[in-house]
Amino acid sequence: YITKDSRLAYNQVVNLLDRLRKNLAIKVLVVEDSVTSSAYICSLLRKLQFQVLTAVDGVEAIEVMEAESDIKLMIADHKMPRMDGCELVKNLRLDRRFQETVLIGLSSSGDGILSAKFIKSGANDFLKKPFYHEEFICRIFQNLESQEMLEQIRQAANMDALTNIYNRRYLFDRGEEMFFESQETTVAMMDIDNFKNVNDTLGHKAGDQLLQQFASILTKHFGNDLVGRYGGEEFAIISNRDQTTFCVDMARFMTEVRNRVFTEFDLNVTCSVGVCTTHKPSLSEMLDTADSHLYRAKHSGKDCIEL
Ligand code: GH3
Ligand code: MG
Ligand code: MG
Ligand code: MG
Ligand code: MG
Repeated sequence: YITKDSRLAYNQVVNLLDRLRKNLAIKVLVVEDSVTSSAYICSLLRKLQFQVLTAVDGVEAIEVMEAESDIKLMIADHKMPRMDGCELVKNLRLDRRFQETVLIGLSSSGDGILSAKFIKSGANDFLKKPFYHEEFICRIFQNLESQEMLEQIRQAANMDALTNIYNRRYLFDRGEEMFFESQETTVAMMDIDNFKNVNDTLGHKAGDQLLQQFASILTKHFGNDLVGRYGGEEFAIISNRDQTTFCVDMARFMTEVRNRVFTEFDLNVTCSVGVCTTHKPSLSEMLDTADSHLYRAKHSGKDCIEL
């Protein structure tokens, strides 16, 4: 017989174990000039299973953050030589790579306005020294969990659920950025040939599997480009590479699809591709042009690239 209380206690233990298991993979940076305070915070974090790194001021913290690109959480003191905590937080938030890092300010200062200053600089939260273990743990866990939830939501918003590659929304958002960041943009639109036949002869489920295989080969060949599902059985690639190297990869990709996808069904899977490399005023115009080239590829017998 399990009471409601014992079930709650059980759930808490399970959640805690789950949290500790996740922490094993999480890198935390402690930025603190006081040796004793740093040692104390590090020992608490190690008990919580985190991988702990340290820095003694803001300048060193930035160096560590840049060297170790996957630090998820940073706890920073305010008063430190060379660069203080608020300055450090501000500098990190200017950098695209550290937009999502959990940044927690720390200070023993009696200055009550410091917490607000940390938050205004871009920190997620603030802890005043000395703190209770309980508060330390609660704030760190809660901030990490919010961050993880945000990542899941972002993932769901940007990815295509069937093929697990980027969806149309992300393709446009990130594609626009790439378009404006780079001098050279190559855009390809591709469409699987006679895909309706696959659904009609093998069923919708097999059609879905084909799309998954196709997408995974696509990401393998275009790992350094932006690849997404445009819709249905249509995919788009946005690249900063020149037309020649891009088309060499495209030809290799098409060969692999022809030789590998669904060969067990005695099926010849091919796709048609339209490429646009002429610079246009907007990404959307480049996609339109690539699409009209794709139309031409379909009308000149499919399984080919039109430039
Ligand atoms: P074409 O060579 O001219 O491109 O011919 P096609 O048969 O590939 O093109 P058409 O546009 O006539 O058909 C596309 C089909 O793709 C119709 C639609 O049911 C199917 N489709 C779109 N999305 C999905 C999906 O997520 N899963 C499956 N199984 N089929 C899909
Ligand atoms: Mg200090
Ligand atoms: Mg189509
Ligand atoms: Mg098609
Ligand atoms: Mg069609």
